[in-house]
Amino acid sequence: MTHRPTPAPTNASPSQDAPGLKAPTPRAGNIIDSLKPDPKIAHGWLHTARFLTTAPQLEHLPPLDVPEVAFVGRSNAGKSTCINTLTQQKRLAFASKTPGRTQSINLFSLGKQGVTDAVLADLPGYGYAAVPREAKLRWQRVMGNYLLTRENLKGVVLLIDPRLGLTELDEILLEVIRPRVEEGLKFLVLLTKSDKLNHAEAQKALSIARLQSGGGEARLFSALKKKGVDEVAMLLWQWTHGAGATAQAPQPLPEDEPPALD
Ligand SMILES: Nc1nc2c(ncn2[C@@H]2O[C@H](COP(=O)(O)OP(=O)(O)OP(=O)(O)O)[C@@H](O)[C@H]2O)c(=O)[nH]1
Ligand SMILES: [Mg+2]
Repeated sequence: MTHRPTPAPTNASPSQDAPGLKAPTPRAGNIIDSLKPDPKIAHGWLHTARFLTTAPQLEHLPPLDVPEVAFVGRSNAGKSTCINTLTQQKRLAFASKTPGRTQSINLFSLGKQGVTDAVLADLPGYGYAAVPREAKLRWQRVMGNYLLTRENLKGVVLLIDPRLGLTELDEILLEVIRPRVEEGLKFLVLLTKSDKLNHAEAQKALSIARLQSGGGEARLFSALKKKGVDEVAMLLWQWTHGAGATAQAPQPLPEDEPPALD
């Protein structure tokens, strides 16, 4: 990456040998386990997911009052597949073998009886070499601004292919969101495609990811084996309904038509 989206203030050590110091330090109690819902409640809620809107630019994103959870990570890391798995819907988010499949921010509403009480955001991946430089820079600006300015952003799930580990672009993203994590933004590193690793490799990848994310929350996930699905479903429910979740009453949202791409 040659352009860094609006650099955030950081206490990061310049040392490459101490990656843990470069990542945001989640506040104590960031992941509250005391309010664990029944996984069935979390799954039922996630299954209500429906397409809300797609936004190629930030200004196309509707301002929302309900908590939003963003899925971010390298291209091909498995973001769209993860959303489909969590919501138990085959084609809610576009997943593909071809990297760069998701090209706009896609929002999905959650909530029973058509009343939206949270939103999931599927973001385009970064780091795909075949994308022209201008498009990369444009997208990095959009994503940096989204992560820094989206007011209702409640949590970020950073998806990592454990065979690649945290890349430079992932670390830049961690730095960008660090100030917001310190202010209470929820944050989870999800090691996807864990079915590709044996037990020892998976545990090693998990320890490294925990270190690299400054001791933050990291979990294993596999869409193929349905590993980690219960835990992540409950975590998302907690983030959006647990202590500290937005106190506003849920409100119905219009089911938008996607804006024309420019
Ligand atoms: N084996 C395995 N493959 C997976 C898993 N999750 C995703 N994949 C595959 O990885 C590829 C990329 O998945 P996507 O969900 O499209 O990835 P993405 O992060 O949304 O990619 P972009 O939209 O390009 O940013 C697809 O071929 C998926 O089938 C998993 O848990 N296990
Ligand atoms: Mg995608």
